[in-house]
Parts: sequence; structure tokens; C-alpha cells
Amino acid sequence: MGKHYVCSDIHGYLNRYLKLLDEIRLEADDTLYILGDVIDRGPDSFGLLKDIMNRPNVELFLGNHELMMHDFLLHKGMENIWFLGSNGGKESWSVYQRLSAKEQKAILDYISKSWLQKLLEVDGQKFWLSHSSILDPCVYGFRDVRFDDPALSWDDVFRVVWNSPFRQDEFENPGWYYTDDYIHLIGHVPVQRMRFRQPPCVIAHHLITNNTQDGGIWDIDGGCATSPFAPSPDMDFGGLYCLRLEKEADGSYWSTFIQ
Ligand SMILES: [Mn+2]
Repeated sequence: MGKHYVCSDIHGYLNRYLKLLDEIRLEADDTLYILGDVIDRGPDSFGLLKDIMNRPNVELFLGNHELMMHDFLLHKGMENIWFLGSNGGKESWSVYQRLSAKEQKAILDYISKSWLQKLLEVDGQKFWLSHSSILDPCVYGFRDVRFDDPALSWDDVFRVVWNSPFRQDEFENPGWYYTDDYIHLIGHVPVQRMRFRQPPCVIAHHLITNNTQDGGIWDIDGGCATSPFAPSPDMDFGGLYCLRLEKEADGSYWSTFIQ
């Protein structure tokens, strides 16, 4: 049986992603899940995306940055927010325009087939993977959903990739997460930001908390594109977390942090 790895919010840091692949030595029957936001802000969004697209055992989830690009290119939803503030769309768009038409189409096709949410069971533990929030199980059921699923409304897609239990704006009440028996693996809000606003609900090699007090919501966004706006002795800079879903012999989970 292959192993399952999860990381999130790489934001164009191709070098860190390649270092991660080196470290985990991903085998053909292993799977690496990336919980969205591979583009924008970092040095090589499309180099990273193209590598992901070429690996059958690396699976991408939709993040709000992929949604912003998708909507901008197809003139859907809130198509202009990609260029706003620090979202990074302007820089990515200028690179995207220099790609061939064939590459551009392949990217859009790939994004449209990315996961919105996926449910796994590994070593007897249930995991619910998404960029940030989840689809209401009363409406969508407990199932894997891709971005091109015809049942999806744009508003529901928006909510899954933008709303967060760890943000004051675009807040998602975490109440409903607490009622299920899943560990919710999400990204979207860098742990560096969350740490000073919320109780720690973070899985990371030096910030590990147990999952009894956190409602089973584990944020693994290591803040790749985050400058050190809250420097501390144990975490000065952002980086890339990766978590392995197979339990270690002592019941803990292996993780790494790449800077
Ligand atoms: Mn995000």
C-alpha cells in the first residue's frame, strides 16, 4: 500500500516543492495531495503547476487563487479580485500570457478537474481534505467532489475555498466540523497568522497539538509566501509543511517543514 502525503499553499515555490519530493521520495503507489493555492506570490507559479500536472500521483485541490485565475480567464464570478491587493494575479497573468495556447488550455482543463473536497480513510482514521471549508453534507452528501461537478453552485465553491474557521473576515463557524468524526485537513490561513489569534490547531513538527481540543481541524499552511510578520524564536519564516497520513508506531504523524 502506498503512503498518503498532504501539503498546501505552495504559492509558486517550486524549489521547496522539489525539495519536498526529494525528502519524501514519492513512490509510484504513493500519493501527494496539494490542498490548493499553488499559484501567485511566489517565484514560479506555472513551473510548479506544470510539474504537478505531469505527475499522476500528485493530486491538486482548488484553492481560492486557482479559482480567482479561473474566473478571471473565463469571465465568471468575481473575476476581478485576482488583481486586487496582494493576491498576485497581475504578475501571474503576465506570465500566463506568454505561455502557448496549448499550455494555457491544458492548465485551465486541469484546474477545472481539481478536487474541491476528498474524503479518505487511512489506518482507521477518517480525513476530509479541502482548501479551507467544506461542502454542506446535507446538500452534497459525504463524497469526493471535483470543481467541474455539475451539482456545484458558484457560491458554494467560493465558500469552500475562501471561508475559514481561522479568519475573522470570511469567517466559517467551525461548529459543524466538531460534530463529525473526521480530521479536517485544510490550508488557506498561514499558521503564523493563526497562532496569535486562535488557540493552536496546527499540525507541524514543532507546533504539534493533539486533536482532542481542536475540533479535528488541522491547518497545514506553513505560509510559503508569508513574510515573517510575527517573528518568534521557533518560527521566523514561512515554509512548506507536509504531513503523512499513515500513523507512526507511537500513534503520532510524521511531518516535515521545508524552507
Ligand atoms: Mn487560500
